[in-house]
Amino acid sequence: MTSGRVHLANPRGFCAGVQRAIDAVEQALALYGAPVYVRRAIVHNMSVVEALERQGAVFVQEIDAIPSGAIAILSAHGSPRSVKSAAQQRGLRVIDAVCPLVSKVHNEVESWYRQGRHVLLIGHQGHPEIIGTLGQLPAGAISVVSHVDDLDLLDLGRNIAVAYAVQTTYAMRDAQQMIDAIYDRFDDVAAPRASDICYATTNRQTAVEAIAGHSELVLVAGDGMSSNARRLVEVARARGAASYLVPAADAIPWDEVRSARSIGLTAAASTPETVVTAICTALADAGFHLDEAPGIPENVRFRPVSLDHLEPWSNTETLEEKLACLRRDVDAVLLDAIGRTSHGQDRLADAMRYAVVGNGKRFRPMLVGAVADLVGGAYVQAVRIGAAIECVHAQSLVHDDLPCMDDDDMRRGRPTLHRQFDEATAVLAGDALLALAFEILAEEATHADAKIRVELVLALARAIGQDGLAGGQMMDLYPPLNPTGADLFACESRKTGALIRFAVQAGAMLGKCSAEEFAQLLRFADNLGLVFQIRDDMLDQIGDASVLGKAVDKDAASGRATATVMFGLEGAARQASELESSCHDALTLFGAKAASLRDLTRFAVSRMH
Ligand code: GRG
Repeated sequence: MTSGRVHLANPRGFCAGVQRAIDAVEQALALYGAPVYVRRAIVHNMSVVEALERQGAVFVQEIDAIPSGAIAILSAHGSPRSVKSAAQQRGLRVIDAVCPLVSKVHNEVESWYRQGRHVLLIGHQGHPEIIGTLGQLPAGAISVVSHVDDLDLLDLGRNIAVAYAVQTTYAMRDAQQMIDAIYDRFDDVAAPRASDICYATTNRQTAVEAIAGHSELVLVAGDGMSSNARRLVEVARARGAASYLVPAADAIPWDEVRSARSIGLTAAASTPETVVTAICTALADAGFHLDEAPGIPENVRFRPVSLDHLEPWSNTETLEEKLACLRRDVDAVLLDAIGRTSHGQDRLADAMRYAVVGNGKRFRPMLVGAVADLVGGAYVQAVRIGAAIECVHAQSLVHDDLPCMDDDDMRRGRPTLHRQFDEATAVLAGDALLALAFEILAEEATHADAKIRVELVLALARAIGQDGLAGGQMMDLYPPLNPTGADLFACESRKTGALIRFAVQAGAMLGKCSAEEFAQLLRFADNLGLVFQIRDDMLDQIGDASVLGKAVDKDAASGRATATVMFGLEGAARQASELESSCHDALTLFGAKAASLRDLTRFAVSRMH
């Protein structure tokens, strides 16, 4: 046992750019599910890479190893433009996790190039950050210089206009030497407005220098591939301490450590604190006493990497454009889901496709999408939930059309399913569609968080059961003797409203919203559900069968208690208009962001099909 001391450097470990890049991978995994592909190490630390691999990230060397259409994340060090265009050509969905401070250097070199200056890039030849910065400009526009001698080898006259940039993780002292030599070598030198060496490199080098002054030995928790980790070792050595890079606790150089009475410990900007903690525990077990040096406070935070451009709706403006996009994607999910479960039962699969693929207004999936969009949820997840809802919706229409219920011959402009196939097939296709809805919801692609998937399954089960579609349909088929307005609303809010409520609820579950916002969204949904059904009742009187794609003028003759039968056409229209106002009231809280939901409300009230 030793009685030595360990001085922990402060600040150490993750910088804001590293944290942001790791968050981007985790966020992509949460939103889009595994696998997401990462070109090269996202940051230079194997424990970070391995932890992300366990979550489903796949690390590749080059873009051509990524399947087309997949998500490709580019590393925090920055990537050459050629990499981004290769990714685009391959149809990849690119997330660039480049550190904003590296982007700043990219912008600088580009601006100097436009001013006609030759750029001298002070950095380590072959480091990914240097390759990325070189790749911002045409070949020959930048010369990488690592040693003062490199300046003599340049085929540039002293009167050439130059500018310099520095690798963000370069050693401060070495950079200053290079900058001085550049001013000696050239007459016209442009400098960055603020140092290119990032705040984290500066702070960590300053902190390690301070502890190295009173440590015999400095351990730097970090990976061999990390430039900023290696610089910390150099800085400590330059201050007279022995120094070692320690990738993990099991790599502590015990022979040197045991004989030292005073040890410094720091961590590179890409090293997770868990590695530092493990090293500290091992040193404490060996009898070292730990103390933490006071340090420079760091409160740099970068805005998270935006994933908005991956959302297909980000390129659309009108409701029609959004609908066209969603219609295509919902169909793709449905075709895929039905195809993989057919097992030779082609008749059943054909009937399911007949019921659900390629037709219908897709009003409910649009609602999921619009609410998800409002609360920052992912489009792909909304599409899958929308597809699941369409399975339930199609089932309810197929069963509703059966002779034992509404007995209809036409639906969506063509023969109802039991007319096209037969009644048994209609019952079974409905059953299979219902099962498929839950299968789609429960699959990991719908949401990475199993708890949310269970909540979705539960909410849908409740929306369609005794107190939902099935219960509402029973009220419709077996109304009380003298039904009141309340009886009508109880029926319609279940038969039609429950699925619309689920669509809104599910969309809200995909993103973030306050309890008040959630309550207002549900209020909106409840009013919208009633409006949608009242308009359906009105269309039975005022609609055109060829536009509606189904028979009209059925309700009065069947003696059903619909809004028009009970309140007359004008009364029903008045009810619809009041409910429309309530929808808009509920959306007030969201301001302009709820434009799509307002458009959908207008559509529900004025639709002719
Ligand atoms: C789901 C367990 C379970 C049971 C279903 C048969 C039944 C029980 C319920 C029938 C519910 C029903 C048919 C309600 C009417 C809802 C309605 C207004 C349908 C028309 O919806 P649109 O206009 O149709 O969105 P498209 O064709 O555009 O999709």
